[in-house]
Amino acid sequence: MRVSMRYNAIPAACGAFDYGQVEDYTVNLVTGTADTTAPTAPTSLTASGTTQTSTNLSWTAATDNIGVTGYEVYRGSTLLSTVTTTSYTATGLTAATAYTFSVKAKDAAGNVSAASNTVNVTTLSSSITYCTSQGNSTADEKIGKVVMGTINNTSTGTAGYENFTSLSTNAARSSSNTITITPSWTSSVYSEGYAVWIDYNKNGVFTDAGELVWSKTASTTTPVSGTFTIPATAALGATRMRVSMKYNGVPTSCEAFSYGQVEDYTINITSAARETEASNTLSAVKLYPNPATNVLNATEVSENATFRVYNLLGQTVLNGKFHNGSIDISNIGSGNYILEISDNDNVTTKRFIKK
Ligand SMILES: [Ca+2]
Ligand SMILES: [Ca+2]
Ligand SMILES: [Ca+2]
Repeated sequence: MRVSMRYNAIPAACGAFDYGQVEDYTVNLVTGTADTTAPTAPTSLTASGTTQTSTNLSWTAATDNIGVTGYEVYRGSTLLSTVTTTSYTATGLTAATAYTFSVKAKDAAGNVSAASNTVNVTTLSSSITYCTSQGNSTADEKIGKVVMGTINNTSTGTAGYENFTSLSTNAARSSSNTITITPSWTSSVYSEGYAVWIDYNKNGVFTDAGELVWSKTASTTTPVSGTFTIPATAALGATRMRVSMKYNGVPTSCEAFSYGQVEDYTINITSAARETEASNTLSAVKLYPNPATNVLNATEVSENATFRVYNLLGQTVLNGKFHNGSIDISNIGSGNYILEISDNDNVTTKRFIKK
């Protein structure tokens, strides 16, 4: 490389001039090597601090031959954000709704890793206030353990009411479920009665028909267990289950009684298993045209199908029923949207662009 400075004129590459100076340097030209190696997948993705509308995601960093430059955070197949840290707070979620999150790592060359593990999150149900219920004394007996589905909770607390609504299990509509309760006696064995309620219609009370799912008159049996079937009409999503144990009688759902204990849990009602297969079909739904201007069509939706369109902030901008598999999107602004399709209790989401 030659650098030349000449008084009062632009110098030529070769030749001499009266005033100025020329310097020569060496530049090494090498073959460019493009980075084609993707980062490793992020691992140990977990969710914590879930509220009605948000959840905190964190994961273990990925590695790369050059360097990881960021992480793509997905809700289902929707890219929520690209971040440079190993945590992200997903917001704009709907209460009492199940979501799946995953994360991918990327490098400066745009290589994207495989997806991390997925984490399933059910947001808390909207702020329904349930009646209080408790045993006024747990000195002689309390609920020692409750097992149902993935709930397996041993408790030693001495409060007359214990709130375990952060613990949940899935239970499918029309499925048979067994709950097992183990009483814990301090010394003498007393006769205990039991009752279990699930707020199937999510209206905040346990007194609707069928919501007392199991009860047992007082006995000294241990453990006790009962089997019940989730109604096909139960509202989908997270709801409250109350487990009550009362000395010498069957408790009612809002009762404060002398001896015993009350524990609340969360049950996530899901579609019946048979319908879950159908939901795989629904997830095969395709949208066309995409991008769309006025009308968006979906393949394979029934005449019962309903939809909700929300923006990337999670705000609903349109909802209604499909007409011959089509929806009118002429009145929403240009941009990226999520279409949530509900068809015979199966739900899927698809992304589309409004031109
Ligand atoms: Ca790389
Ligand atoms: Ca307990
Ligand atoms: Ca109810």
